[in-house]
Amino acid sequence: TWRKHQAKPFADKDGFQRELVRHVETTLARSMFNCDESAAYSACALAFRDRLVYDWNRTQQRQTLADAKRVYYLSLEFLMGRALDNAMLNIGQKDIAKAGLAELGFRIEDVIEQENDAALGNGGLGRLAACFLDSLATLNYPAWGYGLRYRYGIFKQEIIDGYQVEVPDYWLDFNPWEFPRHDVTVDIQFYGHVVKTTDENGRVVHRWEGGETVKAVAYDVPIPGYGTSTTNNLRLWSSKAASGEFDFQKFNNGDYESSVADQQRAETISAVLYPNDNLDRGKELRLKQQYFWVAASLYDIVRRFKKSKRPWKEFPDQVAIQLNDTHPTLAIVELQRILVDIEGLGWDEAWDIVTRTFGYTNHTVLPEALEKWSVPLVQHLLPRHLQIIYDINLFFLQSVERQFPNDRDLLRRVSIIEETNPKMIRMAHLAIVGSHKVNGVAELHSDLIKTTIFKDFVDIYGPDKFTNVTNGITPRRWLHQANPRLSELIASKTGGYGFLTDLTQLNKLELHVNDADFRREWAEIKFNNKVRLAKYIKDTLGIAVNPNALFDVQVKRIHEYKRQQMNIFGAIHRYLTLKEMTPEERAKQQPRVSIFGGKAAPGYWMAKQIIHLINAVGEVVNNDKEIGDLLKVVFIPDYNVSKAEMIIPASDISEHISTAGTEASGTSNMKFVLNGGLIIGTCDGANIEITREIGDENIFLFGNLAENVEDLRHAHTYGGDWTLDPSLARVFEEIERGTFGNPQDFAAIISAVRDHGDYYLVSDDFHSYLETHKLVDEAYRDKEGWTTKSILSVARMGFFSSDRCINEYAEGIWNIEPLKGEE
Ligand code: 26W
Repeated sequence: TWRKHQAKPFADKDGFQRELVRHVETTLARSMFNCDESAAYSACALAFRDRLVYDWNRTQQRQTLADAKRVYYLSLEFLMGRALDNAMLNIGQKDIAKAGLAELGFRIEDVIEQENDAALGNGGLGRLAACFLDSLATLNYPAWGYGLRYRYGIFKQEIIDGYQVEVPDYWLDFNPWEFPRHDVTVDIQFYGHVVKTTDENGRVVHRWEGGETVKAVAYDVPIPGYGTSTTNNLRLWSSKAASGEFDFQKFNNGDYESSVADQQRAETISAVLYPNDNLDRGKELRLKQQYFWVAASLYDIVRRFKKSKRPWKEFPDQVAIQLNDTHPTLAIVELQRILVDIEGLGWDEAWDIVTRTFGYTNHTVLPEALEKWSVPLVQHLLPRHLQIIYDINLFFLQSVERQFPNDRDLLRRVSIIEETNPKMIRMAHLAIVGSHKVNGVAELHSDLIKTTIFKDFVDIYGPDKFTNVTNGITPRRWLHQANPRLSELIASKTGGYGFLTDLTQLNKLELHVNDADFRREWAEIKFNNKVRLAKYIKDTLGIAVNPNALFDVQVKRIHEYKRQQMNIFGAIHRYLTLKEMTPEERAKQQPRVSIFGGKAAPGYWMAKQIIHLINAVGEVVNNDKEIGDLLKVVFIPDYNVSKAEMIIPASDISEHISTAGTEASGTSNMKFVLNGGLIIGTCDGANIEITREIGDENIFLFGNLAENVEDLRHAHTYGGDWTLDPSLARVFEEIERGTFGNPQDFAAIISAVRDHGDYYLVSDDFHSYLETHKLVDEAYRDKEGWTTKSILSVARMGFFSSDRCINEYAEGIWNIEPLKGEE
């Protein structure tokens, strides 16, 4: 009988309004007379949340009953962005909400913008995890995400006097998308010591005793699929003092301060996301975060498995665990500990289960990003885990020794323990040894890890353990949500919205490439998106940019390897060139807006200098009357997922210009092209596969190849025929002349290139970078030719859907099948 009371989709706009008003008046206890945009957002979110919860419960029930194999995606970062727009579109009732809100006097866009971004990530890796959750649900795979519920996400960036200033991101004051599960908790142990004894059968057993305990509390977030009732779960752990509140013993003894301090120390574990992207700093609190999250998640997974009463050897038939980079690698050790120390399995039997369960994805080859933890630190925090790591290493090295006798140097190179002082645990080596598959995230990257950092492991395990899964993006958020008019136009030409769940259907657009009306609409949509961005820039920064100018965008974390410094040097070069021209010559030039955005890690001094240089150049160029609309340089503060949804659809060309071999994949490159923007880029990461798919006539590639990087670096360091590029030398002179303010401020950026080996090869690539930008200007002047490139590129982007990517993981690594409900 209760079924008749279950929530149904809104019948119509009135049905939606009824629910919205009910939430305003009851849940929020407000009157409709003082319902502002913020209250409208809250009530609208709650109304849609009600629809999700119903599907969510049914999905979990279905998955439990079917007892199907699940994948658990372990990621320290989930860069989700906003949830409301996504929920409305995935449920397919945004139009109803729009009409309902309009009648109540609200613009749906303004309501959507009330929501804080869930910014629990740094950049590419975190956003990839979010796209994967969307695809897993859309494709009906039984899947959970596991992460940390940070009280503070990635900091907000303000620009003051041209410099980055970090502001805390307290995002949780109203978050209708999470459900606290105060009944789902796990006690997590730290520190203490190991007691070795024998059991009644004379078997050696290890007991981990003493130390301190912190409580993990589950917070669940529903993840709706697009056009399906499947709604998966993202479980985020929050830390709390184990006693629940502060220690009453201490409290009663009058030791108030220390009882409160214990509580705060516990809560510190999930307090803040580490803001480093591609840099390992080996901080103890970070290791605590990793173990806390991994131990809680594994306890949860094992508890679920044990309910099925299956024998342990079937664990890998029920459970696949994917490690998003090495951050959750301790999960390998923790599962071995559970099986051996707690469940009493033999080492070999346990290890076989462990290795069949895990897969490891590598996201970077930068040496400074490869995680290492010091042995003394792990010894102190996780004494039993250290013993297990040593045993894993011992058995691994013994087998290598049998396979390759008398190769001491090989053993040294592949060992999980690096014999430095202090000794260090190489987490990537542990992840490889404990997994059955290791994958890179684009073809070039997967080849590079096989021939460089993991070469020895390919010799040991054979090539089949190492594979490629090229990254992808969800077309729901990155096309349908971010660019609704383009999505609608595509639907009108391809026979509906089928392309959103089968992106290869975009190829039908090729048939219409010569259709004049279609081409006009295509160009008009891009122009309108540029107008919207221009308005945002004017409103927030006071800079007037001409939407007819070529919008040239580079938005991503600031890092020397991504070479924003080369981009701004290029802009300076353009400025100097324009200044030298006669007014007549100038009038013939293609106007440009150089748009930058991105955060620097708070401790990354050079990245912060680069942000300052960009702003200093903008200050001069944007106020130069002689230059006018011919060049503007804009730095958009606080780049995040929501800003990306506005900026990406407004780009004519975007820059993906990393030193060849350094950017594992890149994913924004895919987002830009999917929105009809062209790319200027190096032969790096997924740029190479994008080129293969869309054709090399539709992309502007330049620069040295990965295979030459080593030799070029060598020439910088040991002399050889290297000279500073003359155009770059001229740019440096101008900076040093003081044109952009105190040259001292920029001395380090210059000397990194000129005096300290130019590790990222800015000078080597600068000439071809400038030449290629000339080609971009020329191509853009041919408006029709440009539109053709834009349409054909979008038509050929089907491969880069995260749906394709997730299907590859499901088949090649996880061995899981979709499980659909009756819709
Ligand atoms: C230990 C500190 C740390 C933190 C984050 C090291 C490394 C990371 C990430 C792995 C960095 C990252 O986000 N990598 C990016 O992953 C994307 C998704 O696969 C790729 O598209 C990007 O090329 C890669 O830089």
